[in-house]
Amino acid sequence: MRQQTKHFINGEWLESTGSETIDVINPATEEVIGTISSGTEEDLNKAVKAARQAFPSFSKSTKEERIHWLENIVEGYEARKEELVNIMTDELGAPLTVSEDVHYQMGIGHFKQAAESLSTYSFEEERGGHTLMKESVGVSGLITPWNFPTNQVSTKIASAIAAGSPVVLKPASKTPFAAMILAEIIAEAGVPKGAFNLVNGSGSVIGNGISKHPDIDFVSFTGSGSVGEKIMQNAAPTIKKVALELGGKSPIVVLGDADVEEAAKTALSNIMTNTGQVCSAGTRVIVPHAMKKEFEDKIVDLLPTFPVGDPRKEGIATGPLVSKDQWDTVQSYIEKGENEAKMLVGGTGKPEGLETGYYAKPTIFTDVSNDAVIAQEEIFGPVTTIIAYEDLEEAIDIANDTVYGLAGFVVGKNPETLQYVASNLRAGRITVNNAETDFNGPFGGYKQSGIGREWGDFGIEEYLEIKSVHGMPAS
Ligand code: TAP
Repeated sequence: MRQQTKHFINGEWLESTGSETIDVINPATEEVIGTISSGTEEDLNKAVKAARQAFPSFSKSTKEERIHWLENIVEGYEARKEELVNIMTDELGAPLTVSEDVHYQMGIGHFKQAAESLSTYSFEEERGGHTLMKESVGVSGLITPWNFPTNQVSTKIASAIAAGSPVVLKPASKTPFAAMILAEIIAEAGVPKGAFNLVNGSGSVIGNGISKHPDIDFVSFTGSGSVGEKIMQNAAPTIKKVALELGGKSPIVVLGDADVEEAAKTALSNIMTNTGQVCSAGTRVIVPHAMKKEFEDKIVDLLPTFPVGDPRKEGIATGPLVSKDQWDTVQSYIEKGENEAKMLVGGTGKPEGLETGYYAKPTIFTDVSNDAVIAQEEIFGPVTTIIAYEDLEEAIDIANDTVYGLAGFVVGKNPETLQYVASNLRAGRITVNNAETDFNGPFGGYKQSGIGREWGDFGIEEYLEIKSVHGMPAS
């Protein structure tokens, strides 16, 4: 049992000023694995004060100092690999291989990328009539979700350090322990005291407090659209800069010349990796009418290649959902889907033999209309929808007929058609034929998927203000 009831404030682990705690549950066993503090406004105020005090010197730190801190974090992160991998399996329910190959790698990728981007980044530029300066945005408040415990936290912290912005982080209370290990790594990396602070607690107290705080200049939030909306409202009275990375209902456009097996694998990995709890997951598979039957048979055939089960067991691809609430939400969408479309496989309830743990049955619906609830709302579970199209223009219309625009996928062969579809999808990140992730590629959404971009140089720019100086004397 982890009893980690302290917050990291001004370079020290401090007891909370309140006595309330939050239990952290292992979703595979339904057992409590630890306790954190439910922080108070007083805790938050202390952290914001520390960040404000750190601002003058941290914002003026040199590029070399920031690269040095980022590289030290990479070293510390590597040294604690086993611990990070294990805790993410316990608090999130990710299979060990997913914790290592996806979560661990994504976390470290952002720190490496930030150091690399910084090495060629220019904070000052002569532009003819003026000098352009890019300066730290001020104190940043970071609010993160549970679905990628290191990735979501690392992309924000790495960019903030690169930009010289002191931060106050509130990790998701369902998965706080990976972030607490990261706090220890950051402290040991020599990052100045007060530049990184972590306050645990509920969204309603600490998250809400961050988005309203008059001494926080910028809020970077990742999570649900409904909380994103509240954050914008809370930030409005102080005209706070806000970046939001919200949900998605991303399309996978399968072209007529696609390899059916490749397309089916793509569709499955989108809902089975991280148990479908991925904001950018492709969950509307848009296939040509002529291919539909073959595609349906293939996806059902390949489903057993993603075994669901105990995340600590070898060979398991997909673990439980993160919580009972998330399980209930997914069940209610599957119930809705049963009335809206044809279910090929899956259904409500738990898979056989997995009665303990928040396991859901991978569920595939076909003959789905794009205006069905299951095709329009983010389910955040191992559920997908197959939608048929007649011609490419219809496929693109269906793909873009959503309030979201976080990601899109295209599978096929003809280069011109792939380019045409990629350039016509209204979304912030398009992946063609399962291309590898580039950590310098901006990540963020069009439409209701959010505001702003994370990752790489665009991610750093979120934490910068722009100043134009006219008549700067030559030095
Ligand atoms: P959210 O409620 O959006 O939680 C995300 C983060 O915001 C957590 O740190 C949460 O704190 C905090 N938060 C909650 N209420 C807040 C408030 N009023 N002000 C400021 N911060 C607040 O997500 P969830 O409940 O964990 O999941 C609900 C649904 O959101 C999911 O089913 C899924 O559809 C979507 N979701 C999307 C994403 C991404 S990456 N787009 C990630 C997770 C979930 P606590 O955790 O301590 O409550």
